[in-house]
Amino acid sequence: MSKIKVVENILHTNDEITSQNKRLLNEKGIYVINMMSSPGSGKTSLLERVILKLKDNVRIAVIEGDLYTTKDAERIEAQGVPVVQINTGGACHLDGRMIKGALDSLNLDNVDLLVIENVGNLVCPAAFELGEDIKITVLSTPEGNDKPLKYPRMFENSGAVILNKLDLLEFTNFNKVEFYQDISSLNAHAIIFETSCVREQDQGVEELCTWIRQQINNK
Ligand SMILES: Nc1nc2c(ncn2[C@@H]2O[C@H](COP(=O)(O)OP(=O)(O)O)[C@@H](O)[C@H]2O)c(=O)[nH]1
Ligand SMILES: [Mg+2]
Repeated sequence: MSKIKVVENILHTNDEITSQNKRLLNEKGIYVINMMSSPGSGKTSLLERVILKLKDNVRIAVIEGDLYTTKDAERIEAQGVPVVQINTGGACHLDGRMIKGALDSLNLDNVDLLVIENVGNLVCPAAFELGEDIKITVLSTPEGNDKPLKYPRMFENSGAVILNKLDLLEFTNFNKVEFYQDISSLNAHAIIFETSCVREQDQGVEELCTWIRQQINNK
């Protein structure tokens, strides 16, 4: 018999801790969004605007996932909501153990909506459940409309897809017809939002917030 030790299946371990996290979050009645995308598509920008529109009526907390730095957490803190930064130190996704550590440092009795901004990439985060109610994937127009078919898992598993940087559409060769066809072929149930987060006026964020409010109320 082989003497080689096999370490515990990483996904199996994650599932156990994630189940505990999910139980806790459900007990507290918290609606949880796992926000994913490649780096720079606008996750934090969208989150800043969503917080601005919702924070008077919804108690929001945020978990920020990045390899290094607290840059995103600082942006969220400036919006006046509780935020925890997880630095993965090089790992390409968040997992249940990291989320448990972050939950331990939040006061969950004062939270209606928890948004987890995952590490930016279109591959690894799709494979790890974090105890969320919904996964939302953001794609921005400069990234190209070919990405859903090239990185299908993230789009297949998402309850909502946000097409961001609509203001840049005219400067790109992004084909919206193909984008809608591809999302619907991968995931007929995904709701699609079109947004823009340019400084002065945002676009589509109000619709996104109305839908998030409904999701929270339906939990
Ligand atoms: N033109 C344009 N730029 C955007 C938009 N949303 C975000 N950005 C910019 O894109 C860059 C990356 O945004 P960020 O929110 O940090 O993306 P993240 O890495 O997904 O969190 C920043 O320079 C933002 O100002 C948008 O809708 N339109
Ligand atoms: Mg970010």
